[in-house]
Amino acid sequence: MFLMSRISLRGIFFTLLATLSLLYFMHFYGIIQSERVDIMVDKVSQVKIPWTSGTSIGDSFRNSELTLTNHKRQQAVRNAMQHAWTGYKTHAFGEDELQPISKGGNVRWGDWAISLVDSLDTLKLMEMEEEYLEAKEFVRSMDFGRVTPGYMTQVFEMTIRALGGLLGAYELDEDPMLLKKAREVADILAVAFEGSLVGLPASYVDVNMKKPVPAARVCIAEAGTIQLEFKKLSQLTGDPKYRKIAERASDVLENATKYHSGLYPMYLNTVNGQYDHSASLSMGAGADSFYEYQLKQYILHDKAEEKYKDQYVASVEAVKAKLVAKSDSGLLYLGQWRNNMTVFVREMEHLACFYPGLMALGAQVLDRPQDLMISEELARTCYLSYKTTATGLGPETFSFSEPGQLPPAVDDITDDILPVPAPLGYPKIFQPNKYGITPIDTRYILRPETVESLFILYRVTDDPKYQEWGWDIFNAIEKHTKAEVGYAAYVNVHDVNSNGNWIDSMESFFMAETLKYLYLLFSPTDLISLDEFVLSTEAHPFRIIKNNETVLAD
Ligand code: DMJ
Repeated sequence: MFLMSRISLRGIFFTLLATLSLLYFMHFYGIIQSERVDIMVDKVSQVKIPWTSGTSIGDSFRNSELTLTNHKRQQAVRNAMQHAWTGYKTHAFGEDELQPISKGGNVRWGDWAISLVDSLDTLKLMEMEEEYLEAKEFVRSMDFGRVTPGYMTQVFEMTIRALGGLLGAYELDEDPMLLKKAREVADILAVAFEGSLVGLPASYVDVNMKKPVPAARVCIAEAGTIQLEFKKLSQLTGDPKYRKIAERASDVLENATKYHSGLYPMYLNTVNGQYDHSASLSMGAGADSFYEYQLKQYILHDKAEEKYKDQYVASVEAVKAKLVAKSDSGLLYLGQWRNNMTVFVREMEHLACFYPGLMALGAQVLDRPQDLMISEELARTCYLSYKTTATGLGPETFSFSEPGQLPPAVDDITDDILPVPAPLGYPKIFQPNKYGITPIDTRYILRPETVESLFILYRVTDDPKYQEWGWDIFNAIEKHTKAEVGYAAYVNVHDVNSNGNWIDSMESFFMAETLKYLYLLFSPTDLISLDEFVLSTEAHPFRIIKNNETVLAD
């Protein structure tokens, strides 16, 4: 009897211990989603809808005048573009990127003058006419059929930066030379589909040899981010072949077996067109713009293709159910699933900060006010990832370790909540700040996603706080990344001493996207009206195709 009770007591003790360990493990990895976002749904009825059902984004404009403050801010951004462009022109004209610290250039994209091509439409819409014409003349002289010997061209990057850049400029200028060059680039990149049995592209092409580089897998962003560029090219040239290539790839992505409607594993097998279900599910690198193009394809063809709307609606619902999480400190963020959806990681990439903007656009276009509040909360988190660092720049990746406190209001942010660096020798590990935001990768590489979301949210809601947040970010960029020549990526957003923190790199998306979105944020809302244009993932403005019948009939 005594022995029995000892055994059962020990049994109970170990069972309890095992259960507690399991619970701890599940909580640690976020498997217990006590923080589900469903609680937000109760509040949906309180959302103030900033548009009237059925109206266009343009109808919600209440701010088509340029106030004095906005004019000053807009010009400050234009001056930043002047500084970036002058640096590029003086030290790297015709090369791929300016290296702002060594004051030279690089050809890291195979020598396609990618900063110049990517920036054309920014120069045009900022009315930097002289610079624009000079850049355009350079494009006229370019031979896109050649790259640096031995260089393998990344199809995704060159579609969004080169093809997108040429098409965006053509949309604003209508110079046939730009369209001719766009077609040349598309024909080169379309080689990626040659030899594919299922219709998925290779990630790389050998431009000089005009051959794809075969690979066993491709990520969904690569296969699902050619659609806007290729479809726009078909409409402008009247040649349906580009649209057909893009549609076929979209269909593979949609028809492959998915375990969760609306959620797509990051990799596909290029031979059988099926998903690798052990791949992660996220809104970050490798996936992001695929989700973006579901909605934007629907917008590009003026809401004619219902299937893209359905795909976007399924994905936004799945994202809300499975990827949006709430930290103990009350912030909504986009986490990631790994290992066959068994491990939920409480990390958010800067790249994923485009999603609040996409959700806001979808909320307006599809009249889904229930998405707007979540979009605004996610944008707030992205903004706070900047606001709570010593420099005011946002980290490349951040996670949520929970201090268990409710966040203070944005206005109450003071120095005492800045993150504390770990002891010497571990410079990249930080304690969470009061918001529970812990930087994981402390670089800021001049990325656009947060200001992109602020721009769209401003256009959709007309709430001036988004302009204020964008202005804060712009000032941090000016203060910490502006070099004597151009702007430099930054090593540690928690270190205000720029000495040793500058990286010798100014990516082309800084001029193509970051500065463009900031400029548009302070411009009258009819400059690149979202009723007339849809912005590509690289912020290139494509006119919405209003007369779809002829275009889609081929
Ligand atoms: C850009 O090239 C595009 O926005 C792309 O979709 C992913 N991110 C980079 C800039 O961060």
